[in-house]
Amino acid sequence: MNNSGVDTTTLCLFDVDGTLTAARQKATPHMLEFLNKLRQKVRVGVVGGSDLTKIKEQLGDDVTKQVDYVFAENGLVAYRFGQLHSVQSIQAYLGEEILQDFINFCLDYMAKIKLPKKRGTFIEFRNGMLNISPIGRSCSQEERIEFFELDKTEKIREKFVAVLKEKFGQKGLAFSIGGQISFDVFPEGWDKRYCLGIVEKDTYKTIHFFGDKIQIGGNDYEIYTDPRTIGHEVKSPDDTQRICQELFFS
Ligand code: M1P
Repeated sequence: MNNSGVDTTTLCLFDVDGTLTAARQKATPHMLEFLNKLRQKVRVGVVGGSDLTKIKEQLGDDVTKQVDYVFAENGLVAYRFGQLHSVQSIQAYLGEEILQDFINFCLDYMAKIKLPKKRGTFIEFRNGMLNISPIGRSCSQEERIEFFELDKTEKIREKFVAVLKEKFGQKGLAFSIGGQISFDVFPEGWDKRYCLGIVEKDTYKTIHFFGDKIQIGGNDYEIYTDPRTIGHEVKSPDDTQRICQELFFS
């Protein structure tokens, strides 16, 4: 416990989409209030697959001040106690040669897929990862849901990832399907467990992780099953609050 009664030996880490918010939507005022209340009990961090811009859209511009850690892009862009801690670079890690081979292959593959709708921004180049979207990230909310539903039966992303694993898996790349219209690509080991290395120096006795995509291939799987965390599967943001209420407020 510190002077203000916060248990500084316990950290709660939350995934964003599906755990704190509906997919790519803003957090409700009730959820923001809940996180604030929880932060008076334990240390709180968020770890999302999305980049910082999207996490800010969802959790607020001041999110880096509202929680103790913000790990964007799985922690490849990390804020600790309100300060920028570190940023990883995928191009520095992979080199231009592999990167371009990979991008060219994806563009070629996507050019051959016929979908009900195609929009723009098929590859989003982030700091520590690439985000690949067959429909294109600039689709509308309605088009997003349409793709998501189609993908459930046609397995467009799963098939794409299987081909990429075959072709680029041995180059040390990993893939995860975390959202509705895209998948993330990053060097092996740069999944959400990456953030655990950053909090290591803060010597927590207990680290809880809350996430919804905890099945193999989902972007919460590795951190959820990591022995350094106590994993909690959640079904929705309401479920997240319910579990935390039982753990920390009863
Ligand atoms: O946080 C989960 C995922 O959210 C977005 O996915 P999509 O736009 O496909 O719903 C992306 O930002 C993705 O990188 C992230 O993993």
